[in-house]
Amino acid sequence: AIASHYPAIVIGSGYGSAVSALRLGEAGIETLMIEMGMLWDKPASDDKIFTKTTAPDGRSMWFKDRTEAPLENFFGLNVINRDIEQYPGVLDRVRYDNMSVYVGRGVGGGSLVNGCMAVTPRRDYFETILPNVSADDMYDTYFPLANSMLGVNNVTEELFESKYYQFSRVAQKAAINAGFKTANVPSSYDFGYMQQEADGDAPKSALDGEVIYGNNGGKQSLDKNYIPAAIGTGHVTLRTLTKVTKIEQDANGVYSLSLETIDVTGAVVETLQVSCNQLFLGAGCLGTTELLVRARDTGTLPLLNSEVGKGWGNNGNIMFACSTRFWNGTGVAQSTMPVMGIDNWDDPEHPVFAEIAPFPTGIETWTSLFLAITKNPERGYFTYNAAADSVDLNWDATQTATSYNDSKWLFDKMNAANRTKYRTGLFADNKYYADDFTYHPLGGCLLGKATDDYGRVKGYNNLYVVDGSLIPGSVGVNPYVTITALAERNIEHVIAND
Ligand code: FAE
Repeated sequence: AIASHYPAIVIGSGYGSAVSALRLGEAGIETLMIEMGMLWDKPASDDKIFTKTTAPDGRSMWFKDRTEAPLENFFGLNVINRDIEQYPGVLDRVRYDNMSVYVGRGVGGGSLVNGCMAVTPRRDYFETILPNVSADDMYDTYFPLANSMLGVNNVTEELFESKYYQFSRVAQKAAINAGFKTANVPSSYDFGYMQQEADGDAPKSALDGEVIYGNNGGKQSLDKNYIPAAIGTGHVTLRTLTKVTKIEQDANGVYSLSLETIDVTGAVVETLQVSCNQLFLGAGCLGTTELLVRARDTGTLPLLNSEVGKGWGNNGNIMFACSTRFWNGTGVAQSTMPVMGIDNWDDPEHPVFAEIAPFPTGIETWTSLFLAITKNPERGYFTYNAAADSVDLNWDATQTATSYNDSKWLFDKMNAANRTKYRTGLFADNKYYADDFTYHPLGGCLLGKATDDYGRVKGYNNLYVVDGSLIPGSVGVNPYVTITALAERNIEHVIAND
């Protein structure tokens, strides 16, 4: 049971929330952390907590009848997705018109399902997207802190030269043949553990197709670092399978939250109210923005400004697939953790950072898969739909054109230099690319617009945004190190000053 009032409540348990809960707990502030998903700490009857990509079940996805993996087809055959039972599984695909957003559900949020790419953004680009944040503070203090807390490490030469990274070496060679440079990508997957997997000394996880539905091995997700540390302070209480549905404020400035707790079938088993003095929104860019847009437009927090709901971007995400020559197989056994990207970001005409992504199917596919991050200036916005009581993302299909054109330019050059072709048969509509989903939703409550320069929501006191909603739609690299570092900076300031 939880108390009816807390000095602080943190909504969600992803990067922004986990950081905030730890620092609040360390400051001795009694904090309740509320997460709509499960705590993933108990193995099921197969002795595994999570499923691998090729053998999904209810644990894999958030209340779906069938999995909705990003690659829909396997050489034209619809064999990737499987019927599953409805369960509070770990990966969700939230569908809006023209854009699907993948998010993690459960204690640890996106850290449970992501690819562990832990990239500190380029300083010059960071300075252009968040000009009011001291880059000196970020690069001297908060990025190093985030990297150390998240256990960021680099692939060893031994692993990189092994069969598990043949897919990376093949794409690296193809990029170099086309005159591009590559960059190593740090990771929060523990490469010491991966070496044990390779040596047969530990159960295989990243080397056995585990990633988007969770990892049972060396993944250093938030439930392994920040969150147990937060609970370990003795001041943080965790409530799972509980969704915040409504936020109000009383005349004394106390926030009151409506909560719904479900069981594993999805049935609501309890509804309750809980209140707090300070409220921290870390429900991810969809969750936080939805709560605030609904609060403003239904009148429960009417003083929220018109910036709430604006500035959403997909970090320029677009996926491409290329074939390789038959002597350049990408490997039967592939690590699920990417460690390299093609780095053309400095090119002012075609700025692209394309991660070399694995395609771990267990057979040779002669396929190079890329998740490109591009500098796409297009932004979407969220609106409240009163008829459906939903919050919708407004994003037009034409808004991905820059991402497509810049990536196509890069992969055309790679194909020409290596006499390879695009690979169809993996994505919907027989396309060789997918621009209708993102792993990197960012924005909705931008720092300095919907909030002040530390995440304090404008129009209210003691109300804070702490997650990826603060970041203006693009960060040029994979976002979670930036979300973590910014949350560290903001919570330090808030605890010291508020
Ligand atoms: P997030 O981690 O999304 O956490 C929000 C939490 O709030 C979730 O656990 C929700 O269940 C919960 N929640 C939402 N609404 C409510 C509510 N009303 N009540 C209670 N709880 C709620 O937020 N990023 C990288 O940097 N590197 C990668 O390699 C990478 N790979 C990715 C791969 C996949 C498949 C996906 C989906 C994402 C990937 N990302 C990657 C993105 C990264 O995980 C994401 O930017 C962060 O997780 C966002 O952190 P937030 O704290 O904003």
